[in-house]
Amino acid sequence: MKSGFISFIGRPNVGKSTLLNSILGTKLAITSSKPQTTRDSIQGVYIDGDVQLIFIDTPGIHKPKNKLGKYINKEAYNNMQDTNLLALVVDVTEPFGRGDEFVLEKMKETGLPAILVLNKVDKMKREEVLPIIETYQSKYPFEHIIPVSALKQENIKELIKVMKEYAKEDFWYYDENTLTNKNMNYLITERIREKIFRLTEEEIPYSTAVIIEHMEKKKNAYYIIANIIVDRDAVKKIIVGRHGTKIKEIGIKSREDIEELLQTKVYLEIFVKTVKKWRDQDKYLTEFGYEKD
Ligand SMILES: Nc1nc2c(ncn2[C@@H]2O[C@H](COP(=O)(O)OP(=O)(O)O)[C@@H](O)[C@H]2O)c(=O)[nH]1
Ligand SMILES: [Mg+2]
Repeated sequence: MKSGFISFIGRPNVGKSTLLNSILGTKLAITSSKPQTTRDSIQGVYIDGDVQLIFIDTPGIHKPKNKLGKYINKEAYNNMQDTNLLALVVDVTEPFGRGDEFVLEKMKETGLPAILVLNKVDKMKREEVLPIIETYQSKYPFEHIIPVSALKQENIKELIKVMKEYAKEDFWYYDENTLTNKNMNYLITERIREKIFRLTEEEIPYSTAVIIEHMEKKKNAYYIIANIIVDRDAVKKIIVGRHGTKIKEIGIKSREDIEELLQTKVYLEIFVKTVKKWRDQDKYLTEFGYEKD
């Protein structure tokens, strides 16, 4: 038996979470067009024959502005240490910049083998990808460079084949029915958080957290009460929207998504609560699921 831990690292918004979902063939990690949608590292388990690969989707490495930001970066770094392979994911449509330089430096410090995943090639012509490969080759000794489209599921099989080579003789860390290290409660709050990221503008989603207040199974349905935590009343007003239209939209989209996740009927009620400056207070970070260690 073999297993391998593979960390997806890279700047925010390059498609790490989309790639994880694409490999697993199911929606595990939430995604949005906004950076820093992902806050915790989440593990996804993939089994092929006698090989178990554990993919770690990390939050993007960025410059933190508050305690939550620091937590997010720490989640990204901590998980770089315990892996067999680093898979740096980049967006081919974004020019190589200081942010990339910074990530490469962090990678060097680990001394781990690394491959480069050039994502979003669906947005580019084949010949335009070649010079990008050369640029990255000159910056870092990547063992493989693989162009993919996580969104269009292009070249994903090839990528998996390469990553499998890094699995080592070892026991399996998860039983064969386990998909992730996260529990259902977490996955549900993430689905709601995703809707906030997708349906609200600019800085709004960053000041929010989601917690489950109550969850109960009655007959063939789940009854869920969730709270969206915001850090200012002004944000609360925006999330609720005029005549409650925004929160209604978030609620409907979240419920549909959670029904798909739980494969059953769901009744979802969402409340919005203000907790001032929660992103800078350890007490609340812990309470809302962002543990210190
Ligand atoms: N065109 C295109 N868009 C992609 C691809 N992969 C991800 N995206 C989009 O890029 C955005 C960020 O993706 P996400 O997975 O959340 O990025 P992360 O922050 O690195 O986890 C989302 O809007 C995705 O739909 C891809 O292969 N092609
Ligand atoms: Mg992500």
